[in-house]
Amino acid sequence: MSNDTHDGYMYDRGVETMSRDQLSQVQLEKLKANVAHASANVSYYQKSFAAAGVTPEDLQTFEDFEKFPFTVKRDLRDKYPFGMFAVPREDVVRIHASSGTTGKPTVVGYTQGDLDTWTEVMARTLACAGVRPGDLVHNAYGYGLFTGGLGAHYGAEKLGCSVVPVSGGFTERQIVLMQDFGARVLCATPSYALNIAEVAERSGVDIKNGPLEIAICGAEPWTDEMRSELDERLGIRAIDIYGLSEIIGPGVAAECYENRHGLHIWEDLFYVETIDPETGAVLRNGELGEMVITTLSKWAQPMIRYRTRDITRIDRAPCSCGRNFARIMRITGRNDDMLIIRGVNLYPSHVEAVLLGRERIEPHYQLIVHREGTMDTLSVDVEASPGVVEDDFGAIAKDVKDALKTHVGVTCNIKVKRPGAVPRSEGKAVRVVDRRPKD
Ligand code: DLL
Repeated sequence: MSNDTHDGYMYDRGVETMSRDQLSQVQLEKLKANVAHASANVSYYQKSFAAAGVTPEDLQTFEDFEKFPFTVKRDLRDKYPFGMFAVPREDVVRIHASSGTTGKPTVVGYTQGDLDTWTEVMARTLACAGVRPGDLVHNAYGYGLFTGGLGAHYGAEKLGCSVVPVSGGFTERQIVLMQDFGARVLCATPSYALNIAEVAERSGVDIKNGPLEIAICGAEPWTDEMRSELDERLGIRAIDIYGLSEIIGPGVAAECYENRHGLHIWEDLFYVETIDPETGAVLRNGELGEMVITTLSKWAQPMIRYRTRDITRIDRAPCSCGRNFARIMRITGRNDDMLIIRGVNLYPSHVEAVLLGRERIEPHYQLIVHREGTMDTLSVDVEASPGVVEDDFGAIAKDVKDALKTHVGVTCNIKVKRPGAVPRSEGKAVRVVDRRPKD
């Protein structure tokens, strides 16, 4: 698909084209109100501000804000379930939670006003990504405690779309519904969108030449190589959207349909910084670092300087789409997913970029981390393409091993598996299997 049919539509043109000066003014005003609200109503913030020696009155400029303490996921877990709420529980009309891999889930609450904000910003997100009123939206994000399903659902309805709330799984049936209903838009994690493409090909359904034109993909790291794969196999434009439960859910940032180069972060609602993850120092010049987000309009559960653990850089140059919002560049990965293999820092996305598009293997993979003595070692499971004979697996393994050594600088063991043997995703893909002993 080309982008030459793009119509320049914006859901909220007045806000989306605000000048930088206007935006800064709005941000500072909301920042002060939000910090005051958090401090007045959440004991956690009273304590953490006091420990850092700051009060809401100290906040007069953006520089002042850098003296305020960070909030981390553990703080939310420690206050499980409702200790971070800034309003009585009775005023919270919706609760979501993200499971995480260890310990208690992270709980997030919304007032009715918060839900209205989320719905609006999600409508804006979808429109930015190319969705239009009247479109049929096939929503394969999971419905439930995960924010993806309901977030996309309300936003698409608000935009004026017909929404099919299908959630994840039963992939054959999804494909029938997409074709029969004439979905123009698929909302899914990139790994599930790939699963859909594969199942359609296997069932002989020609999605590529069907009504589908856009996939709204997010909730997990993915690469440009994965995007090309999806564009090609589904005959679409795949667009990256970003968000996290602690901040609101999906709808924090989105690529514009026209440029697909960095995700516009909705700065009238979210204040974004990047920091050096080791020292906590604020990075000002677009360097790669950990993204820190402060909510500007979330009433039930304001988040002050929340460390997302997502690694990216911020580009503040205006975009030719007409929006002045800063762009976060494609997320490299989460801090917690970073592996250190023989001294080399490595994210699964680095491996993905090398594997995708290689001959004789499919775009499905998993990284297995082991420990040998004091050293972490990495095995990569890759999957042979249909029709490749087992006699060739040794040569494929060598080819992948050499490519990873050359492009990522890491020596890994490669295990070539039979077609279909690497687990498929129905939501967030499991990219790393950690077999290190738990200490
Ligand atoms: O994944 C919200 C969401 C739903 C976003 C649907 C986009 C689409 P959580 O389950 O709380 O919320 O997970 C948030 O997922 O901190 C990132 O590590 C990762 N993530 C989300 N979007 C992207 C993306 C939802 N576009 C965590 N690229 C975040 C890379 C992403 N990682």
